[in-house]
Amino acid sequence: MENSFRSGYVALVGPPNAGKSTFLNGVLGEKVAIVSPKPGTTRTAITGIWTTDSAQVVFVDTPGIVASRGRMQRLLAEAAWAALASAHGAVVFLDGARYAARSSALVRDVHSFAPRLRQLGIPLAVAVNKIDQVAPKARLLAVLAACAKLWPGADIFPVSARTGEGRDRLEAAILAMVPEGPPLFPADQLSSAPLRFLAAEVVREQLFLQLHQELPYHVAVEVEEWAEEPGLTSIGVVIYVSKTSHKAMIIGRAGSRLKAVGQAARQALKELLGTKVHLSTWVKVREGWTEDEEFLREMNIGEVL
Ligand SMILES: Nc1nc2c(ncn2[C@@H]2O[C@H](COP(=O)(O)OP(=O)(O)OP(=O)(O)O)[C@@H](O)[C@H]2O)c(=O)[nH]1
Ligand SMILES: [Mg+2]
Repeated sequence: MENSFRSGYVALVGPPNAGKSTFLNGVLGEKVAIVSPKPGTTRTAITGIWTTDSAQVVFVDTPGIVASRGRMQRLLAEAAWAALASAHGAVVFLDGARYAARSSALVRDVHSFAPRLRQLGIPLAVAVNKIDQVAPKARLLAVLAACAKLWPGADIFPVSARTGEGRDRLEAAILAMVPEGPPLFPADQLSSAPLRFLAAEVVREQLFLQLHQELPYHVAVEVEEWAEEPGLTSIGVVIYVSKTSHKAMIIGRAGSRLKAVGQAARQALKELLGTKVHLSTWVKVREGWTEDEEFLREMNIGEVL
């Protein structure tokens, strides 16, 4: 009997900083989702489309879920639940290195979503990530056992999104989650998120990488201008900050910080767009934007793209 094509949606969910976005980029072999060492990097659920000869999996990379009453945190969790509501299956991503060192952190990190996730009734896999940072490997056994208790019946996969170790087995489990059906997107499409949004994310990634302490959590980025001519894309972005005092910190001495952010972002944008890039940046103060739900929505924070 001939094998027929499979297709569907698989959500990547879990606490912040677990490696969800890193895993997605690794499977696709292309950078779609931004990554940083700071928790709370992903703020918008975005798709990453993985097409093979026999299947198409539309991954939805979601913001990490934390138990918090903050407006932004609530919206981030909503995006994850919205992605799960239309998913055929889900992979729970966990930082295995963190829990191998501190077993009590696992239940604390997942208690706000583990029960609801169990009740969804969709196929679940659990990825215990960052095993490249666990030695000896026997330290993982307790983490794996704790996961089996939290999500009975789910298959558990020790992986390293960074090195690719264990990825094959998890990929096979993911392919089995989606039903038979035709491709949902053209085979060469990488995401359903608009290119303008992905470009804004590239700039935000540099802000997450280059700014310190709480500052990254007070920036939002929007593309305001976009012009294409053969071989060149001209992009104007606004970096919103929530307090006047942040503005000088982002610009830096004689503009040095903003210049470094712009240079690194321009390089990454060249890769994303395959053209030369002219990038202009403005920093604007939008007092208290992190609590302004309408503005958060305008920035696609908590949305699924
Ligand atoms: N050592 C190691 N580091 C990893 C691995 N996977 C991800 N990381 C690092 O962990 C950090 C967080 O990775 P992300 O992919 O941004 O994590 P995330 O789950 O998408 O985080 P949020 O978007 O905040 O929810 C980054 O510094 C990654 O480089 C891994 O397998 N091993
Ligand atoms: Mg992420």
